[in-house]
Amino acid sequence: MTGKIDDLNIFRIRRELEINCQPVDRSDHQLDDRCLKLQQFFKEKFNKNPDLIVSVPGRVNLIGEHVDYSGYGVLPMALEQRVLVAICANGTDKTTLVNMDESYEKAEIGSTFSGCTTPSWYHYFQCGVQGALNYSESMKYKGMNAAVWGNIPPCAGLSSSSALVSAAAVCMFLMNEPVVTAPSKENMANLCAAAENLIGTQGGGMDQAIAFLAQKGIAKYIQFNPLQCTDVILPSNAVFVIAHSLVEKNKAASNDFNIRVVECRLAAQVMAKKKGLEWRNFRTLKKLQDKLAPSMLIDNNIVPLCESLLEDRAYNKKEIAELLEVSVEELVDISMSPDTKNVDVFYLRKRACHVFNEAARVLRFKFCCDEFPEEECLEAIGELMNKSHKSLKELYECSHPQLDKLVEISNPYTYGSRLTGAGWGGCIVALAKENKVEDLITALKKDYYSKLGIGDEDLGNYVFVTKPNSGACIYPLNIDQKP
Ligand code: ADP
Ligand code: NG1
Repeated sequence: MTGKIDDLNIFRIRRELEINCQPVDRSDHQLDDRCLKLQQFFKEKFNKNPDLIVSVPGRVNLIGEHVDYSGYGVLPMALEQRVLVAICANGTDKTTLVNMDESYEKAEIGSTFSGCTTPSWYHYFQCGVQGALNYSESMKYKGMNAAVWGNIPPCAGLSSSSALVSAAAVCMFLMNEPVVTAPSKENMANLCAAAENLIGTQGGGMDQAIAFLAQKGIAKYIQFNPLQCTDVILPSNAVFVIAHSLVEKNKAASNDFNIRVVECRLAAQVMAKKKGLEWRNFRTLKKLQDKLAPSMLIDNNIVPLCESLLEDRAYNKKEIAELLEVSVEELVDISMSPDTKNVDVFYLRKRACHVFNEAARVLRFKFCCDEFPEEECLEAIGELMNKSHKSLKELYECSHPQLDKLVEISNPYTYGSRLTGAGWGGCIVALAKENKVEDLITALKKDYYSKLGIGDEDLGNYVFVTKPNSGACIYPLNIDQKP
């Protein structure tokens, strides 16, 4: 395909991607305004109008933290905050990327991407493009002009990176219309999850799944392998407040995240070996637990088993290799990621215990939403959120003193609160008591943000109420505005 994408093709994509491809929602004036500004910016930079805008939301995970890459289900919802990408084919073999935020420099990207050592913003775009190209041999690289705008706080556990990766993948599919039949939402999510691994972090797919499968007003219980998505209707008076610690954590810039992935993998493999199983076949805790007994998670007897098989101390590579009866080199080859091969301290028991308990909390959270009267549900899911935070802090060791402080300040005004996303900084999500939302925000302002010099005018960027929002969509632009 060369030249611009016409409306017919956009509607094909609507059917085949099954993306919620609607014209800009004229009732959402803020979004409308943002799209117009992005169009103007595009025109200034490229001297013509874009053909369309791809829009992908960030997300907040309500419960189920650090369990997706161990194969377990999660329970997120999409945010109002989004990444928007305005595009137009440029007929060349290069993509020119500009960003409305000047701190992200202009970039020219070529046709292949196999990873990077220091991640820059445009590498995330390249991941998405590459993910789309990997989908089928019929996919061809098509250069485009692209302008990006986003308001998902970056490096804050709200999935800004996956929104950018996913938007880029959608752009490349649109460029290949009508030659390639675009995949289903589930396949889009899976290919974007694999694509984002190219940046170096071995995430489990939650962010890309909710980016495509989210629906306004509904949280989602998402299971993996195969990807399945079930509606979760939250209590009608549930108010979720997100508060940013102002500590940013870029996941791809350190190996903290991948160390946890490897610790969980090694825990599964050592437990498998001790149970006489072919340990190489067990790369996730869920696969091991399914093999030992699917009901173990529900009956909660996988945790005592884990405690009996793994010791509560640090393991090193040499002893893990001896336990698994392989050389250290083979162990590195089979179980480690490139950025963890020199790590030599692995906590297996407490990481695995967190995962098993957290996975059970997700099931319980969903059960409470499905079965309990509203007030009872709020109390119960709030308590699960508190337990989740404690476990992330003490067993998974991915909290941060500033996140703990936010949780502590929130406590009197909430049913529960917890860090959300990968942690080590970023945000908390608090389930506020309906009549205490104002008090919660006032307390956060007084005891947290004012101490960091954040005034009233900026507060809304760091602490806000959120409701389940819609997933990825495409906004065809007004034909009248084309040059
Ligand atoms: P998150 O938890 O938000 O997904 P990550 O550490 O995984 O955080 O990724 C954050 C990175 O994503 C940023 O450092 C930046 O490179 C990229 N990013 C996020 N939002 C934008 C944006 N609006 N424009 C350009 N790049 C962005
Ligand atoms: P954030 O914090 O949004 O980057 C990461 C992973 C998720 C999940 C959570 C922890 C990526 C892209 N995302 O999310 O898959 O593992 O941490 O629950 O790696």
